[in-house]
Amino acid sequence: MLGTPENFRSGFVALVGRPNVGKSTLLNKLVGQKVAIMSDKPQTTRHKIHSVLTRPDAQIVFLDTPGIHKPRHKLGEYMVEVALNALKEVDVVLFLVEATDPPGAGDRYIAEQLKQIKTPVFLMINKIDLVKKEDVLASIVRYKDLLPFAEVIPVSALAGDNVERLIDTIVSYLPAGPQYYPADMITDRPERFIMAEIIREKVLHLTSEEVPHSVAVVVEQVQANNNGVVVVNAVIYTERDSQKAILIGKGGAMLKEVGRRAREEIENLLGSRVYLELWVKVKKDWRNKMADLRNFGFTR
Ligand code: GDP
Ligand code: MG
Ligand code: K
Repeated sequence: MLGTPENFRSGFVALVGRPNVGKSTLLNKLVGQKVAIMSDKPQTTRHKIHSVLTRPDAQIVFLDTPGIHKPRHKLGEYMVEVALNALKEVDVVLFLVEATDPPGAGDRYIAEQLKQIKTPVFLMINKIDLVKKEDVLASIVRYKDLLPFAEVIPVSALAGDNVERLIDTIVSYLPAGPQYYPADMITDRPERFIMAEIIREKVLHLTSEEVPHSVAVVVEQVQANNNGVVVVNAVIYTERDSQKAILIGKGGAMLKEVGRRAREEIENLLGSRVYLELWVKVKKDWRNKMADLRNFGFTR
């Protein structure tokens, strides 16, 4: 544990809601930066950490819990049960709905499931930027009886309206507790950095002489596809064509092996399946060029 100030609060929050209500958008707004991994795919890991919000007085850990979808088969029923068990253990559940639409079957199904747990549930009426003020009120009326909500908070995840109030309200529900994580350790930037380091490490293991030192790795994009596979695009930069040739190897064998080893490790890091796309590019004398160093993230 890190040194925790007195009166510090901390706890865990999960976001639920049918697809496209704005869960990912809200999460990004809450932590103030783009979070790398967005996936509705039920995960075997029950509490995969998604992102962390730290203030001087509190830390909120947002969890990537499995989605709640109406099951179409036995496995689906099991997944709903797993999701509910995860939601029992958090301090607050944020249930997102859209101000633009009345409750639908998907919302009702989630509400029925949430009735089975004791965790406080906040009704989050999202996308209020798309409707008139009086329609926000009408929307609250339509949704508020779906289940006994602990709080009702209209927001615009996109515009950030009311997000500060939401954070304050969440904090008021958290127990006294320690600061579990450094604020910057488990969000987008460090996760990408770790991935890049994993790839670089494999290059170091598999190559020799001047090649390892000529290499910089940049993870350019991390995106979950519809099958819950996380697609990671990364570029291995090197200084000369001869080094590029070595890194690619005969018939691409070297790059394939780097990719295979790195992918396995990144899968463990993220707790999901990964498709790793690696490219090798030559950037002459990148080590001597400030602008390039900045692009590689060595300086700010
Ligand atoms: P998720 O499937 O629940 O994670 O939903 P997303 O966060 O991916 O959002 C779905 C779509 O709704 C995206 O096009 C978002 O830009 C949009 N969206 C999310 N929140 C808001 C909001 O507050 N206002 C508006 N106008 N659009 C939003
Ligand atoms: Mg999403
Ligand atoms: K999501």
